[in-house]
Amino acid sequence: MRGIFITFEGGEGAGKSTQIRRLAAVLESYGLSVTLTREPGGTPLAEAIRGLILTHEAASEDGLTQALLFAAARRDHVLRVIRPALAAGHVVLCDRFADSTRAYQGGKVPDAMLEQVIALGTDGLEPDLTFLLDVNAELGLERARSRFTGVEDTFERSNLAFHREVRRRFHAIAATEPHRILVIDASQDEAYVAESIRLAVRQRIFAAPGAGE
Ligand code: T5A
Repeated sequence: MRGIFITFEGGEGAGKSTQIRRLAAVLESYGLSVTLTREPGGTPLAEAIRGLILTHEAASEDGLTQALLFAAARRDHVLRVIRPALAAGHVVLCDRFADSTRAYQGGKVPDAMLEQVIALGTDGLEPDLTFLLDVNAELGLERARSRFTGVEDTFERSNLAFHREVRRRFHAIAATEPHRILVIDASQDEAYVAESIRLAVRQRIFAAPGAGE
């Protein structure tokens, strides 16, 4: 039986890490095997690439360079972690995936070229379900800065206009794939958002005919 692949997307500070941990705990309490992972990262090579991309000193402003680096990290992650976990029947929960490349690098690279780069990185793998945690850029940045670790990463340093554009792009992506992407109002309190996600997983994945086949 193939597992289930669920991704969490959204802007800075939307609450992805918080909600993915909560969903993992719920699914484990149902007796399911869960693989919780993140992008960029999830393997030693991909974590090293993460350090290069997100450290301001090494970062490139060029969208194609960024997309290629995210794709290289993603390919290693897909081949070494995500596909094997799915083959073992796990529910794989991933904090960011290809939609982040569309939202953050989109507009800096021609669409067709970006999709080619994404396809190489994903190895053709698509999520079964994606939660787009939606907050306005101001609130997201405020939350991200409230748990500030001392150094802002490459994208956190970008201006408000950039983060508004990222949000607009996420909405546009969700509009093209409503069957896969569920937009969640993440400005609500943490427990309310968690319950919305839990119910959606039950309805969309576990209640669906042929789920997990
Ligand atoms: N990127 C990534 C690309 O440009 N292209 C790509 O292809 C990929 C994969 C990754 C960066 O890389 C870029 C996008 C990013 O800029 P990251 O460190 O993974 O960097 O950054 P984020 O994913 O944005 O992580 P954040 O930690 O900033 O955001 P989260 O995970 O959405 O938020 P979270 O859960 O850490 O919460 C932030 C704070 O808010 C509180 C939490 O307690 C925490 O303090 N909070 C809430 N407060 C009130 N109400 C709620 N409902 C709350 N939920 C959480």
